[in-house]
Amino acid sequence: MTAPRRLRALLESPRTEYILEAHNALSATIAEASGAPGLWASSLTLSAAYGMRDNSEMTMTQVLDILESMTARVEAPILFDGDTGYGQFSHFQQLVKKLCAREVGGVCIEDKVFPKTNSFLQSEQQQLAPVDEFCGKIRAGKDAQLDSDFVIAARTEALITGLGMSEALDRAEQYAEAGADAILVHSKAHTFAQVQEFLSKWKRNEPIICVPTTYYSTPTEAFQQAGVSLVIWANHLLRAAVTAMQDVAQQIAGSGTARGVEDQIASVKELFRLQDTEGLTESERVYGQRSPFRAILLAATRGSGLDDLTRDRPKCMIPIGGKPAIEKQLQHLRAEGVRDISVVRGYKPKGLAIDGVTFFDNHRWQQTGELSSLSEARSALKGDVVLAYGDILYKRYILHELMASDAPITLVVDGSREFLESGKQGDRVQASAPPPSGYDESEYTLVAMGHDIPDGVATGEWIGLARLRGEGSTRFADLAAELLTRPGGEKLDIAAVFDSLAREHGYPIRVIYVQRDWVDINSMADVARGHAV
Ligand code: SPV
Ligand code: MG
Repeated sequence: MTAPRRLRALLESPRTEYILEAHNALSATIAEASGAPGLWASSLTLSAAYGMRDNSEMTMTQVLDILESMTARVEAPILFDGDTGYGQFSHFQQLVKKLCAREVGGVCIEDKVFPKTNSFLQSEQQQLAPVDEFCGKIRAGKDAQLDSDFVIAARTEALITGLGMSEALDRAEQYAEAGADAILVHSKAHTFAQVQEFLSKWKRNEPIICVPTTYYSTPTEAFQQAGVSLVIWANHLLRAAVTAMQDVAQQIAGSGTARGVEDQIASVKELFRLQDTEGLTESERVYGQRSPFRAILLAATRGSGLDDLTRDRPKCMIPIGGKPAIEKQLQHLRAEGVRDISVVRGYKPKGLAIDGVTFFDNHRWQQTGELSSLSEARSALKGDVVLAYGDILYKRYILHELMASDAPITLVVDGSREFLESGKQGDRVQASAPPPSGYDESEYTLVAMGHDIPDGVATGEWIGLARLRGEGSTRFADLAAELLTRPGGEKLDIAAVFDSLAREHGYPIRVIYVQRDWVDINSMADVARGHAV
């Protein structure tokens, strides 16, 4: 729903609704979070917060800038206190267009003359605009609005300046006749009686708005009974802030330290929350500089069954479609913003001729396992890191889905039953549930992992692609280092770390299922299938 529509809904509600003052994006965010269904952008508090007087001193551009920053942060509709409309009818038309463009819900203009003075200052001496002129302004505004729901409220200051009830009613009636969507009747009386009398004599349907700054103790039921549509709490957040700021400033000045005020003030973390710092972290993942993304590719072993093709080069350099197999994975990684790529070599290190990566070497590749190879690249095993075998080929979307995961550790698992049929000794996975048969957004977690998971229990096979993030990579790196020191640790596979994290430590590891669309190169048949991937 648009902001003008939402504001209109508040005015049309059978209950008395309220809107709360906000003078910048921060106070708007706070007001909205409190549950306020709408906001009042008050000329008094906007100007006070800006270090100016409420005497039409702020320019249209200045207030529009502030309003823009507010609508950018909140959904709650804003009723803007437009004073006298920033000039004559034509200036008001400009204002209305600009407010519509900034998704402000509506504007309220008052029947004073420029430069206006706040209603509570020398109110008796204030001059009201001629009725005809003000009605012309209302009509001009209605003709200019770009959104048919945009609200133009007309405010009469007849009661404020002491012109009396019949003048107030007469003016209100003519403003409504000119097209005003609502009437704001302002009063500086200390009880609700004056506005109540106005309401008892108001026979039209246009909703009535009041600003009980001076008659603040009026119970809500009284507003409801009298038929007030909208109550404006017009300055309360800025007044609250002023008291809190003065208090803390005085305490610091008096004691020379901030020690005593710490418990009274919002934490720095709270400021970050109000600024939506978390939203930035999320956007950075999608749009931001991705240099912190790393990848470690394990390419140390020769493998078996491909003797001819690997005579002079490691498996990942076998040409697929005219290019070394590993190039395809490098392309995918770079397309996902992974710039810092490490490759652990072992067999035929010189045969691994690729550019733009950092090499690490496991000279004992024949006697040791994957964990030993990985430990050579431990300096790269931190932050946000993709862990993969160098000899796998997969379709690009698989990596894209992995990069979209926000879990600390995520594994890509093939949920097809192919690994059972082929009888190959892959890294079998038991996840919290088998893969879905159709489209499903359920999340799956790792239960156990290893070559020995029985056919009936395994739900898939790890394709040799994982992502570790933040705390996930720290936990993984720490456990990998520890497992390596155990007897036989040198020969362990990566899968042993995931298995131990899930089974022994109960650490949540997310499983993303795919169906085929990948290959690890172990045979001539795999090389042939690699062309298709
Ligand atoms: C404002 O909040 O700026 C108003 C209401 O216009 S009052 O201050 O009471 O005039
Ligand atoms: Mg005002």
